[in-house]
Amino acid sequence: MKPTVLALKSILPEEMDLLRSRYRVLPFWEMDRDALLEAQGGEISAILSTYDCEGVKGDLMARLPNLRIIAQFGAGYDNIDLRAAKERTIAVTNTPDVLTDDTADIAMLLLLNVARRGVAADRFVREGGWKNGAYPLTTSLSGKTAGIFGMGKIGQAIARRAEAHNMKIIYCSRSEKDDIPYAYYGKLSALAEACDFLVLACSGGPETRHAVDRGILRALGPKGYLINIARGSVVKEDDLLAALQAGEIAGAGLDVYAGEPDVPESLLKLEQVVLSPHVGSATRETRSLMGRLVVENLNAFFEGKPLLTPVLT
Ligand code: 8YV
Repeated sequence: MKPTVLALKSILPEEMDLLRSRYRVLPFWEMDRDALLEAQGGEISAILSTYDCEGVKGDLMARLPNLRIIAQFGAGYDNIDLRAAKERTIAVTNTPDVLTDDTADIAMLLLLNVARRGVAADRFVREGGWKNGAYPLTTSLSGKTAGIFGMGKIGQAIARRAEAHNMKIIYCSRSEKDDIPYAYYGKLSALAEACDFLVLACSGGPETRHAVDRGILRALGPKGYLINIARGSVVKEDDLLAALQAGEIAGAGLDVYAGEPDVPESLLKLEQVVLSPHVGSATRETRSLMGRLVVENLNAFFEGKPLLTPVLT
């Protein structure tokens, strides 16, 4: 009999078909949730979860007595209650690596856009502003310092790209890494003070929640830019707004927000801000690889083989 997977969200059609070829898939978003959990909760042995749907909390796990694995479609897994999963010996997997390059590209897109004002320049040409004079001068990336907060695979991929733009790289993370050539800062405040572009590439969750507050933004200073491709929860959004409005930092490039998909109205009004809708991994190629990895992790689990990308075993 095929194991039953509760899918909290759909993945791409081809990978969804792949999943269906091996598993009985219950599409949670199409169903009466309470009725489903009541009638079939005991049959579900796996969850397919993503960041942009409801979290996988202890109360959901409690209604699935035979749940054995949660396969997250995404590198981050701060939407999953890991402690509750551990207590119930539920395995957790994610999809790192395959999305590293695309996510680092979005960081560079935002960096270049806040510095060179690419989005505004496009608008300037379209709206005929050029006919009335030249576009205002912008800020060079070359020779500037990128301070990367979170030096995992994505942070390192951003560093390589920023280096190619002739930037100096410094970083702050849980611990100093001995296999990278960049200067390490133990404190985020010191990193913010020493860099021109503070790039957030850390994990979400309680450890980094609101790590960037008004004090850190003041340390970044009036010529500094904040780039966030990590999680909205890392930044105190009200403090960011206040700092931007007061000119305490020069601008921000944001891919993630505190209450996605809601973005504060006052943020939308700021010219010095470039916004994207949480698209770090959002290419056809990468989303397809992520979907495959989800299925491969489930296959490994149900075949009793080692998980490809385990978070919790
Ligand atoms: C989302 C992400 O998972 O990998 C992550 O941690 O934030 C993204 O790739 C993706 O948008 C689906 O929710």
